Amino acid sequence: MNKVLLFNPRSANNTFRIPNSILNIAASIENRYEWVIVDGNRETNPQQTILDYLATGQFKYLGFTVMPGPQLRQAIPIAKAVKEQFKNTTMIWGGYFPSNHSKVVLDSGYVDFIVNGPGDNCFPKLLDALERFEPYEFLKNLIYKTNGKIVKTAKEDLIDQDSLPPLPYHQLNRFYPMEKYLGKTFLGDRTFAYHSSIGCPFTCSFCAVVPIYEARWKAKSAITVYNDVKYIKEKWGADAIEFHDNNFFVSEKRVVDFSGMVKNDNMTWWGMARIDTMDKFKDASLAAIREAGCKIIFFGAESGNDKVLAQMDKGGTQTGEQIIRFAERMKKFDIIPEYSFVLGTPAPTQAEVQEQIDFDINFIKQVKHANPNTEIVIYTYSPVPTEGSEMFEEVIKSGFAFPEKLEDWISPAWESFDLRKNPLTPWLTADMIDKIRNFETVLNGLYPTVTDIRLSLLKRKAIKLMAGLRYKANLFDYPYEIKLLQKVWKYRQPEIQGF
Ligand code: B12
Ligand code: SF4
Repeated sequence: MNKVLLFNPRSANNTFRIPNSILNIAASIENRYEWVIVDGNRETNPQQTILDYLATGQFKYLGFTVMPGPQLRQAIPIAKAVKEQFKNTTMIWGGYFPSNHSKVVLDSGYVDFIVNGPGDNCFPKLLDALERFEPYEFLKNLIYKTNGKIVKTAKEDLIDQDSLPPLPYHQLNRFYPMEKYLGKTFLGDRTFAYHSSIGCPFTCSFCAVVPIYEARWKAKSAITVYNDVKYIKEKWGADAIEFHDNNFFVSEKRVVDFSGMVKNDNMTWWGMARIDTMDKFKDASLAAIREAGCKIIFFGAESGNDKVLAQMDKGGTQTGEQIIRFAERMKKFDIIPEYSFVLGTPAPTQAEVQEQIDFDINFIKQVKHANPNTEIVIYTYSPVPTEGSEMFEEVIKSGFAFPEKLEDWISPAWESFDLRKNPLTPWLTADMIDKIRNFETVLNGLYPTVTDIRLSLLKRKAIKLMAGLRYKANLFDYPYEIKLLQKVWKYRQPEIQGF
């Protein structure tokens, strides 16, 4: 009776991705503990499935992976129901939400342990310790409560990624046919999600990766990535890859080596990068990346204002001038730059906050002018606990506080906070939020994302026509007619549904 149940709460409405987070955890205990997986994306009633498994009396441990936002909607009530009905089970949460918000999670009373960051070593070691009644206090990457106090153990060095066990796709396939994980996207008919590195070497002050990875990054080698891609192509029929790494393009050499290997495999791919890093890449490298099938790259542009970039810890190397120049440079290589902006960052006065929003709206228009193919994604700044950063200090000073009860995170207001749509931050007025969202509506109307493959040419033309007039005249208020069409035609925003 020591089986392990692994749960990936629902994270998307369609285009389900391979649940890589929980699959890595499954790999860490493969051949050591018997495990089952429950994927909330593929279940109509995951709570019942989980309770049915537990009712067999064979399961002792539950591992939940939790990102902020919609995953909490299943994670919280299901964890609660499990603890009420099966008190003797051990509930372990991992992923970005519990790692960054450990207090609220442990205070809930229904989570016993949090794995803080990578679980590849910590999870099997924790199970071994619990099974053998041995101390777990010395294990790295663990957060737990003892005598009402929260204890965080030391962080482990990042593991050599080439030494990780292969992901047990064939086992996942026993529970949920792999077929449905290979979705049709802008990239291809059978798109596969893959993760080739962990962490990130940078310290942007708004980013949830920073408190967990503390500017560390470790990647699989080009040959390992290539072998995996080849296997995925041959065994599971993938024709496109989404690289889900926080920062796939950290090393020019690794990416160019990989490109050289994959170029004859007819794979299309996408990944995330920094503008200042890739701007240093040689022309020959960018050409090789495109030739190897990379069609679109996601960049955190964040803002066109150098002062704000500095406050975000993006400054020094990334500038507004560079953002525009690089968008133009990408034209030459036929790679679509997908720029994400974070609007609504804190400033000492409301006038300055407003000024900054107006500045970036104008800046985004300049980017579009320089390269109309640039895809724009607009987030509203939602604080993450990046303690010690100048920006987070400003956030705390403003009186902002995260919910103190875990259940409050699934209130509609905090859910949209997680989606970075309505941040509940004291310095943003309702008018400012409306301005950002209305501009986004008009912009998406004039330039519908290429990643929404269901939007026909005719529909695109109709929305573009309406939005074009507003865009030119800077009339962003009350764009109800565009919203209506987007609603009727179910316009898909990549920042919410995935790319
Ligand atoms: C794939 C992905 C998604 C997918 C869904 C993933 C799924 N689980 O089904 C989609 C595209 C739907 C998605 C959506 C969102 N996402 Co998302 N997503 C990612 C992404 C790119 C990769 C996650 C992944 O597969 N990692 C691979 C594994 C190997 O790494 P890992 O998750 O860190 O897992 C390790 C450890 O964390 C730990 N661990 C994780 N889970 C568990 C569980 C247990 C039991 C244990 C022991 C350990 C453990 O061990 C693992 C192995 O070492 C990450 C960024 C990233 N690169 O990690 C963002 C990320 C997690 N998403 C994020 C966010 C905010 C969202 C959204 C909520 C909002 C948004 N606007 O993007 C939306 C939600 C929308 C919705 N409708 O649900 C943020 C979280 C930020 C934060 N504040 O904490 C991230 C970090 C991106 C970012 N840099 O901002 N996402
Ligand atoms: S470069 Fe991207 S992933 Fe890295 S710290 Fe900055 S925002 Fe986060």
